[in-house]
Amino acid sequence: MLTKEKPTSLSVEKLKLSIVRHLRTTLASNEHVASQNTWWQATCFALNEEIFENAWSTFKQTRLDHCARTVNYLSLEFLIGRLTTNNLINLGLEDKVRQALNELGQDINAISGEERDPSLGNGGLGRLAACFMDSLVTLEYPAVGYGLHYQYGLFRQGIKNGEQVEYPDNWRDYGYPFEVCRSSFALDIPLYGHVETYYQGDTMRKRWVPSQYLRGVPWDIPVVGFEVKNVNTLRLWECRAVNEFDLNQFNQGCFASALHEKVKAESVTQVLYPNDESEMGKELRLIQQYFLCACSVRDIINRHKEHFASLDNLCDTNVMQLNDTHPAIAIPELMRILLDEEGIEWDKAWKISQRCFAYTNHTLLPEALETWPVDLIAKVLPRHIEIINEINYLFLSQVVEKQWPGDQEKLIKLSIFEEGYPRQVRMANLSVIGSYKVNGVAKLHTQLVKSDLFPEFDALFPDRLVNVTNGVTPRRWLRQCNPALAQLISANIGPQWQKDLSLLAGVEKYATDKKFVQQYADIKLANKQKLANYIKDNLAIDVSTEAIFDVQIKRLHEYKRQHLNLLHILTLYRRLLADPNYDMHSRVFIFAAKAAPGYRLAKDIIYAINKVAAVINSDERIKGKIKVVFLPDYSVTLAELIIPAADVSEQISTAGKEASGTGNMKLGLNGALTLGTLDGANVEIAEEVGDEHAFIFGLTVDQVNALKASGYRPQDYIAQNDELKAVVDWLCGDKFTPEEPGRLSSIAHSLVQGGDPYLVLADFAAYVEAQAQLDKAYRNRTAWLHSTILNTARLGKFSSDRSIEDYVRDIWHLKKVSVK
Ligand code: Z15
Repeated sequence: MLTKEKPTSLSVEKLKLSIVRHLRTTLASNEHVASQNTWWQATCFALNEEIFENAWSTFKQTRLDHCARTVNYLSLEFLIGRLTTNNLINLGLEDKVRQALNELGQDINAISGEERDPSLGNGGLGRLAACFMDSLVTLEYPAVGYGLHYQYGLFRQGIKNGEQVEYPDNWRDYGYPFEVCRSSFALDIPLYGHVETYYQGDTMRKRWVPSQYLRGVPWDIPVVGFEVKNVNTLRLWECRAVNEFDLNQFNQGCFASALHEKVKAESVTQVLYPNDESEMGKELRLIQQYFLCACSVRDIINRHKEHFASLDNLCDTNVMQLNDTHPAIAIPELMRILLDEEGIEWDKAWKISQRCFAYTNHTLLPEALETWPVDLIAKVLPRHIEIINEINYLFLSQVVEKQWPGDQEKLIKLSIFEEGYPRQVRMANLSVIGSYKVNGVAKLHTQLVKSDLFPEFDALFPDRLVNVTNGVTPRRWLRQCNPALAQLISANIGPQWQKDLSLLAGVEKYATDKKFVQQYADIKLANKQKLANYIKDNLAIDVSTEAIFDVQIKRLHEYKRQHLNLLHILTLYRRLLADPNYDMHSRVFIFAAKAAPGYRLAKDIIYAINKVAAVINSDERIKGKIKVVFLPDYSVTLAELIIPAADVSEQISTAGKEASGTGNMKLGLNGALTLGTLDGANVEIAEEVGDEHAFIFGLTVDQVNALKASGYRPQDYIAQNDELKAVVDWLCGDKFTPEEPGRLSSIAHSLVQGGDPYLVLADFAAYVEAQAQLDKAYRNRTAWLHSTILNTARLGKFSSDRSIEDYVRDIWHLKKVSVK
């Protein structure tokens, strides 16, 4: 019912033969001795036989279609998650492979469980890139994802005595069966050195004389389309030394330093920087960014030049989408190639370059807006700083000065350079100036980009800033993570929703159908039971599926306000202690979050959640009314377990701070009701489901601005609210940390003396009230189930397929290339 059989020659018999053949000839094992991991690898290799054929067909068909325009998605992060089940579903082979493995005495679930998460991203931005790759290929658009082949992905998180500890994530340890090293496409990338001026006839030309090279080796991961033959490529660059070994030094007995260059080069793609939304300005990070851009731009140009002699028409065959400013150095890199290597004059080169780039802004947070010291760029990329200078000079003199003659303030604000000590390059300004389109990621966010972040750019280039609201792939985030619900939906409205999520609207009429409602409720219950078992097995905490599963899963950041959630938990706990008969439905508060290793307060909040959890979970006086669960090591795989089990989706960022959010969409689709502020895509979610089927609370963006302008004083809120005062005081004492009095006071300190930059205290009362409403609403089981089903039925807009069609129509202008 769920899967349309695709024309594939693979039968159960053929799959069995292929798997066993790989066990024997690829993996040097056999069906009698193979470990589960070996079985998994053999299964992947069997799938690859189909996948790689289709990848070639897709590539060839794109060339045959007159080099149909390809989008190149440049991103420092691709948080793809496990691929085994995803590929099985998209190939339409899930049932056949289950049966094949079954007949070989193996269990498909256990075998897919052997895969390590490729965690090549931090959070929303990296996961969005992965959803977009899934949608692009499923919609049959030519696309290449370009990223880095990190040896270590995002750190694995452990919790020791309540505290986060970080462990390395060696995700590919002994190899990863879905990737293939394409050594024939390796490239050498220049670095450091100086710039020379020379004359060619009468014309003065520049050339970069680098003092070092790095080798970029591509690893390709196929991206399999759902129920189409198309397979696109995710190309991840690994950095290696050009000369791995200094023979001179070796012969002189300096064995260790003979390897120095190799070690240094390999450090470039050794590890993903674990900071989400905070910039760190390290030289190695700049080199990572340049390395990705230089390899990718060169690769794109090489592809183009197989069919065209010049780069004049590069924008007809390619568009490069910058996923945030992280790959913005691609702009001066393409300019360098056009000017210095192709010998194209500036104006023409700029026209070509500008038509090739588009930029997605993902944040307004000042600490996430990248700047690089001019001196650092000048040292690492001496030619690029010259080009950036020239771009800036021409922009200020020809564009800004024309529009606002003599307006010094405008020049200061719009310059790519931020004057100061040290002088800095503003990557966002470079990106806006160097791109033909710039987009925000939700309606509200785009409005704020226009009104607050780039108002002058919007005035200068009125058609440049556009909105594309984010989305999530329904294949992974409904079909794969919640197969029972997917099955139920398909049984009632047919399976087409998987490729056109707006069809979920057809579920609406079942929201009052007794049988359907009961089935929907049974599925939610089963999903909750599965999560409850996981919690019991991993944390030895008993939770009841009778309770409301209240979920906040996302990176730990002050603006996301996990501590607001915590203050509410403390409030309920106090009420229960004061009155054992306090009337509330039992609740399990579930958190999962990683904190950037250097973000002290974020780590303190994790510690606080764990300490509060330990006290509350073991307090028999409250009879299990509240349970607090912090699930360690949040990942795509863990999200796939938690999301289908959620009743409540906590989306409680300070209004104006969360650009979009995408967990909000995944949770809503799976039937959790949103408890959220009017921020990011929450606004559009509430618009779609209707205010009666969500719990919206708190200050709006305008109210936040007004409050800040009038001089926000957090102490006033404490003075006016005894409950708030009491729970903040709790954090200052030893209630939850008897061995370490005051250990949680940094949180209280940030809220009071620290000025409460994210208005936690200002929103506290409204949040507690919304929580009370929610508690009441849950107890009307019929009404709650009704709302839950309407959430599934009304969130079809938030498919990444829709986002991609928006990009194609408004920015990329791609044509589909169908593979027959
Ligand atoms: C990141 O995950 C996001 C923005 C950033 O600037 C960085 Cl560096 C990382 C997130 C936004 O916080 C989130 O609201 C949005 O949904 C996501 O990007 C995808 O657009």
